[in-house]
Amino acid sequence: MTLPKNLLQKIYRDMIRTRTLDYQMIKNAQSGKMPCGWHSGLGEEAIVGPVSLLGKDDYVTYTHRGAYVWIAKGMEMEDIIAEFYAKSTGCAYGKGGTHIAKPSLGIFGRSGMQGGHLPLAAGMGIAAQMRGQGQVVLSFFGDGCATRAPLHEAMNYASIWKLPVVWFCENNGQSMSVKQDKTWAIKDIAQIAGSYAMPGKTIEDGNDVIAVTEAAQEFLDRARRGEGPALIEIKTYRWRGHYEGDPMLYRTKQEINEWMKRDPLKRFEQLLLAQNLITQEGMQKIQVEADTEVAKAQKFAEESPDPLPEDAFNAIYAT
Ligand SMILES: Cc1ncc(C[n+]2csc(CCOP(=O)(O)OP(=O)(O)O)c2C)c(N)n1
Ligand SMILES: [Mg+2]
Repeated sequence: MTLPKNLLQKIYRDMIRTRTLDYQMIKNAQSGKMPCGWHSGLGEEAIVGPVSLLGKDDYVTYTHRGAYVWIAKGMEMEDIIAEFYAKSTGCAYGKGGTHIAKPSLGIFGRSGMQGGHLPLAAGMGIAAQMRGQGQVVLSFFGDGCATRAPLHEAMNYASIWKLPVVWFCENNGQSMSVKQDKTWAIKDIAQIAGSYAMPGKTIEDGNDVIAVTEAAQEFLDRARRGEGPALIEIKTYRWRGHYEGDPMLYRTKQEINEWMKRDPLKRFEQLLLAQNLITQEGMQKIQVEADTEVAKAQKFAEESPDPLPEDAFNAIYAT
C-alpha cells in the first residue's frame, strides 16, 4: 500500500461525512419538504478515494449520484443541502437544485441528459492542456450512461489530443430499471478503452477503497505527465433504488443484502483498525462530528430565505 496515512484518514472521514449526508437526504426526500429528488450513493462510497487525490484546481464531473464527489472535492454541506431546498443560500442560489455547481472547486454542474457532461469533460481537458499547469479532469459516469453516444465522441477526441482526462465508470450493474445485460453486450466496460488507444482497467472489487484509489492514482499521474487519457471501471452496487421511490422490480432483496455485506466503508474501517491508523474512539468522534455538521447544515437550509424574484436573472451568465 503506497497511500500516505493522512490521505487514508481523510478518505475515511469523508466517507463517513458522505454517508451521513446521504442518510439525511433520504429522509429529506421522504419528508416531502425537499423540492428536489435524491439519488443515493450508499454502497458506492469507495469513489471518495479517487476524488481525494485531486487538488482544488483539478476538474471533476459527477453523475446524478454525486454526494461522494462533492464532499471529497471540498464542498460545504450548507452549499449542498440549501441548493436541494432551492434556497438563495445554495451553491447555485437555489436555481440549480440537483445540479450542484462550485466553479471555484472545478465542479461545473451536470447534464440532465445522460452523457451530456462527457464532451464537457473533454473540453475541461482542453482548457487544462492549454494552461499547461498539470491540471487533470476526473470524469464519472454510470454503466447506463456509458451506452450514450457522447461518451464515444468525448473519448475519441480526448485520446487523439492526449487530453489529461481520467474516465471513471461507476459500474453498479444496473441502469434506471434494467440490469447491465440489457444495456451492454460486454461485461467489462473498460474493454472499450482499446478502441480509443488508451489504457483501461476493471477493478472487480470496486468496494475496495485502496484498490480503487491506487488505480486512479496511477492514471491521474499519467495524465498529469501529459501521456493522455485512461479509463477505470469499478464494479460496485447501489444499495438504494435509482431514485427514492423506485419499485426496484429489476433486482432481488437477496442481491441487495449480499452487496450490503461488502460495505466499502465497514471494510475500510476494519483495515484502518488493523493497521492502527484509527481507534474506536477516533471513529466515534468522526461520526459525532459528521452528525453535528449535517444537522447544522440541515437547519441552515431549512431556515434560509427563498430566492427573490428580482434575482431571477442574476448569476446566469459569467461576469
Ligand atoms: C438521454 C437520457 N436518457 C434517459 C435519461 C433518464 N435516466 C436518468 S439516469 C438513467 C440511468 C442511469 O444509469 P447509470 O448510468 O448506470 O447510473 P445509476 O443510476 O446506476 O447510478 C436514465 C435512463 C436521461 N436522464 N437522459
Ligand atoms: Mg448504473
